[in-house]
Amino acid sequence: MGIEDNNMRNGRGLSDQWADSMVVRPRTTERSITVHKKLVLGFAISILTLIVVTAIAVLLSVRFEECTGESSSRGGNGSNAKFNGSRDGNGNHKDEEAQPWRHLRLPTSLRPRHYDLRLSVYMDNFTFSGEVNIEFECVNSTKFIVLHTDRLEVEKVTVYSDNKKPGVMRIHRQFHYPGNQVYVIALHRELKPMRTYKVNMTFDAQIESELLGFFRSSYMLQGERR
Ligand SMILES: *[C@@H]1O[C@H](CO)[C@@H](O)[C@H](O)[C@H]1NC(C)=O
Ligand SMILES: *[C@@H]1O[C@H](CO)[C@@H](O)[C@H](O)[C@H]1NC(C)=O
Ligand SMILES: *[C@@H]1O[C@H](CO)[C@@H](O)[C@H](O)[C@H]1NC(C)=O
Ligand SMILES: *[C@@H]1O[C@H](CO)[C@@H](O)[C@H](O)[C@H]1NC(C)=O
Ligand SMILES: CC(=O)N[C@H]1CO[C@H](CO)[C@@H](O)[C@@H]1O
Repeated sequence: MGIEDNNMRNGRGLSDQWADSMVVRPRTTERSITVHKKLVLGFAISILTLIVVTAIAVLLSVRFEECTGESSSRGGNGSNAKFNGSRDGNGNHKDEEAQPWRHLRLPTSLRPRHYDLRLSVYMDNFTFSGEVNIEFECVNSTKFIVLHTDRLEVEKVTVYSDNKKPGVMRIHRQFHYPGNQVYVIALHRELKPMRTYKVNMTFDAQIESELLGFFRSSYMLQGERR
């Protein structure tokens, strides 16, 4: 008996089949009870976890709805802002029409058709100068020509009308709006739809050493920096 007991305690006797079928029965029921307890505990924990996760998900979705609701009533959706006179939305919309450079995207009132660009690069002092001629068509009447520029020193700007009365158009004022990296040319008179115009511009700038616009980079070849 002593030997058998030892065998049972060690789990496996000399002949496993015999031990399993004859003697180890009561132990397996004990084990199954402890396993049951573990299962129940596991169940409880997983159900608790499920409840917590669901609660968090519900909370998050409510927050999210609040956010989207707020943003659309604030004029995040352009069409809503246009028709529903919410204070902010209306103000922004008017600003964008009166001051198109405040809009992140270029206005669609002018459509470029052709660019001629000439660049002169000076590697001795890392500067360049350029001249650009842009031919464009007017889609909606506007007084403003808005161009993307960044860290360019604009030298001279001329706007030409290509129409029945060709000639130079008077410029009211011109300025950089660095917030949106644009240069604005405000004309005295409106550009008219269905007509074509040209803008000629000369500029100077540094050849930047960072990865920005027209920039410079170098490499080593046989110990020489190029
Ligand atoms: C703005 O609202 C209109 C109609 O209410 C909808 O068709 C459009 O997809 C919305 N646009 C955005 C950007 O939410
Ligand atoms: C750089 O060099 C060019 C030609 O050598 C010169 O025309 C230009 O004025 C110089 N720029 C500056 C900022 O010194
Ligand atoms: C405008 O600039 C281009 C170079 O980009 C030049 O060839 C052209 O003569 C200029 N146009 C006028 C009308 O000055
Ligand atoms: C701009 O022009 C287009 C086509 O000519 C027209 O459909 C649109 O209504 C105009 N937009 C404004 C704001 O005038
Ligand atoms: C949110 C909001 O102001 N909605 C209004 C939008 O405009 C229509 C008609 O002008 C009103 O009926 C809505 O109440």
